[in-house]
Amino acid sequence: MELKYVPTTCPYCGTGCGFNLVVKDGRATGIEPWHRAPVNSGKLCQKGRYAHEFIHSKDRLVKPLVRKNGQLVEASWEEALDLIAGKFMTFRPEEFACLSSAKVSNEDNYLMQKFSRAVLKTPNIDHCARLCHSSTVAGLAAVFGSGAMTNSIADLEESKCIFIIGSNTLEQHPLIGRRVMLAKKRGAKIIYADPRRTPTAKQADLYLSMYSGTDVALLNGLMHHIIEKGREDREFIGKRTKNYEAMKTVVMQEAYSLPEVSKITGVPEDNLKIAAEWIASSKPSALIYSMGITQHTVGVDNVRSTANLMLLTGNLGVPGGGVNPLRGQNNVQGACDMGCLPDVYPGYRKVADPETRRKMESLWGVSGLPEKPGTTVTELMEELAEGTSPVRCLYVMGENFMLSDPELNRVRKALEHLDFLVVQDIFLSETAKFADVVLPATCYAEEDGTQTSTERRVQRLRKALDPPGEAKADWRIICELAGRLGYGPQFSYPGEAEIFEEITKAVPQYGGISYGRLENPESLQWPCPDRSHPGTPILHTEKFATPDGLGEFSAVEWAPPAEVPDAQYPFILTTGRNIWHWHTGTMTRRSETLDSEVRTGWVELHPLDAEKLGIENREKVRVLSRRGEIEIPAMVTEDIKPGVVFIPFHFRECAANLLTSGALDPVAKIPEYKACAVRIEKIEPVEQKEPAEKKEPAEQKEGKP
Ligand SMILES: Nc1nc2c(c(=O)[nH]1)N[C@H]1C(S)=C(S)[C@@H](COP(=O)(O)OP(=O)(O)OC[C@H]3O[C@@H](n4cnc5c(=O)[nH]c(N)nc54)[C@H](O)[C@@H]3O)O[C@H]1N2
Ligand SMILES: Nc1nc2c(c(=O)[nH]1)N[C@H]1C(S)=C(S)[C@@H](COP(=O)(O)OP(=O)(O)OC[C@H]3O[C@@H](n4cnc5c(=O)[nH]c(N)nc54)[C@H](O)[C@@H]3O)O[C@H]1N2
Ligand code: SF4
Ligand SMILES: [Mo]
Repeated sequence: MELKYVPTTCPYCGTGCGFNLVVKDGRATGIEPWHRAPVNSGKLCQKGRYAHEFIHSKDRLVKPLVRKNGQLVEASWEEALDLIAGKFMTFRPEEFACLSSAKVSNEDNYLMQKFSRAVLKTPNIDHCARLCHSSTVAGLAAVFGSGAMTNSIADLEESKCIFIIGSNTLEQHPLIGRRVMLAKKRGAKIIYADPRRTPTAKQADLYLSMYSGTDVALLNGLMHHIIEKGREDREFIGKRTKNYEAMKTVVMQEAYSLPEVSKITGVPEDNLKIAAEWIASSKPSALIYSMGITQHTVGVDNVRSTANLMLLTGNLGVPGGGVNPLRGQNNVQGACDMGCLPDVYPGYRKVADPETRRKMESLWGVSGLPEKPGTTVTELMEELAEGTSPVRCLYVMGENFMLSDPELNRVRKALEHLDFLVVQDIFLSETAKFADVVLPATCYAEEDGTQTSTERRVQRLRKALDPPGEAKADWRIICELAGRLGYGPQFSYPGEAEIFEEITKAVPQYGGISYGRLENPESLQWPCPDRSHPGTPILHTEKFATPDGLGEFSAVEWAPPAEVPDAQYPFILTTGRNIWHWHTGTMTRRSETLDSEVRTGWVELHPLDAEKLGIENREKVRVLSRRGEIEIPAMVTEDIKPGVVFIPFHFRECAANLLTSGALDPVAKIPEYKACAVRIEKIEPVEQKEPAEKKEPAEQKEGKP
């Protein structure tokens, strides 16, 4: 039988590894290395290795579903799309909100925001970047004029010192972790700051075991020591930055002396001293961060603080240096670039700017684009739950917020205030179960397109398979809806390449990229403004993207999380991920190999805490917060700081987000997934159980709320 090898890009994380999908008789049978792939040179992590396994799952969505008498039943495309179009015509612009998806291509995302703005005339478009790196987009844009990763993945190998804070790189970006290990082999020192002794911590030369939510204190402490010892890079500060004195005044306060910082963070003073000295004396040093930094009510402050440290030590615009936020989803960088954010058009141009609006109206051949920024998804959920949002109709493409948003009991309440919910997915997700209409989409292997990795690398997705049943490409569904709503001409594209053509006109950073140019050398890193431009591996080499070209220090004070432990809820809960699973598990829990490694969730706690509570390893316990409770097996481990507990959020049967808090960063509106207060209780055998009041079970039920 003939085997086909189709080179494409991994659908999981933002590292952007390339691989060959092996196709036999119209079915994906395996993944083979693609040695020329620039990021991973043929190597893959477990998820990439088995990224073919979920594609042919028996429960892929293959026909539209429409709710009739409370039940979702199969319907024809005609019926489903006519129903949606008819309903959409009954709402006003402010009554709509749309969620785009960091799992789908640039072409799909570009059309989703165009549909929201040009057809529904609503500014309410957002996606999971809000839950992820919105603090980065806001924080780094203020400091450097751009929110993207400053350097490249391969470039990390040039580093002499890599400071990783709040990123479990080896598990969550394994092929970036590999570069870190290669740098280490070449003599780089690796410093790691995290409340958990993760697999990444175990590879570090220095581990800073910190309390969740103390990052600004830690970073200010390091800077305090560097300045005190006169180790700052005065030349760089003088030539390329501003606002240094204001930052210095804050970090030189007694509160950020090492003994004080040691008390706040729980990190021994000597370790703080070594870290500061390594960072200051190794040129170049690189900083890597991810969710441990961004997912806080002080997320933007945390991000600015990481930038302060790298500006102070003159590590920007140079190979092997930089501030490197690792973007999470395969195409979250692209979804942001495409303008799937409520305040910016494609290319980060402000919605509120009349000139930009005119340009978009002329490019799209429409009038009356919204004039004000829309609402963020986190505020939307809050306002819906409180009954204060005007939104009545929600169109969701490729997001599963019924498991990934914070405070799930509140999200459920929010859905009660909607009149019409459309969910477009590849599986009947927890969110799709609540929909009025479910639309079956194709997955990464069934359509052409591009996606953009964390290092701003634009790469091809290639069609290898026919869609299952009647599933359709996300962009085709959007075009068909637009056609029914009177926007046929504006949404008529022969194929993905023509959508990309339009993208290059809307997004200046992509101006010089084309499908043709993505064949050889296969990828380009933006900014790539014209057809002869080679792309940009390192940002800010000569000047920053700010109006005056200078990098701006920020004066940042440490503040504790919104909710801190007390007598009733004595533990700090932090949440995150595991190498085998992907977010809400829709793909990895349908992958036999991955699922057989890790079947369900757990709560990590330190042996000292377990002993106090009389809890054994693997014993099922109850974890409670002010917002909900779950039952979950305990994992007693020395690898977590006493007083801190950790739960991965992949598992619906013990959903971490029933516990998490919806408290938001005031600027980025990102939730504080990384710190809230919880209590852990032993589950007594039934006969001895006290008649305590019992709340709703953790498991979510199917059907309308
Ligand atoms: N296998 C797998 N890989 C993934 C994903 C996945 O679901 N599964 N998701 C992808 C996505 S979208 C993203 S955004 C990335 C996320 O990638 P990461 O940010 O690396 O992953 P997390 O597990 O969310 O959190 C990282 C670390 O932050 C630590 N942490 C918790 N609280 C704090 C704190 O207050 N300060 C500091 N300094 N550290 C803290 C946690 O202990 C954890 O080890 O991963 C991507 N890669
Ligand atoms: N407690 C806690 N919660 C968190 C986090 C945390 O650290 N802790 N992290 C947050 C972060 S960083 C993120 S990024 C979010 C992620 O939150 P989500 O984006 O909601 O999570 P996913 O499970 O990735 O959901 C993607 C959905 O897209 C579907 N899908 C996949 N491919 C396609 C396709 O080609 N087309 C369509 N239409 N659908 C497709 C999948 O089946 C799935 O339902 O979670 C956030 N939630
Ligand atoms: S590191 Fe990320 S992109 Fe690479 S194979 Fe693993 S999941 Fe896929
Ligand atoms: Mo993310």
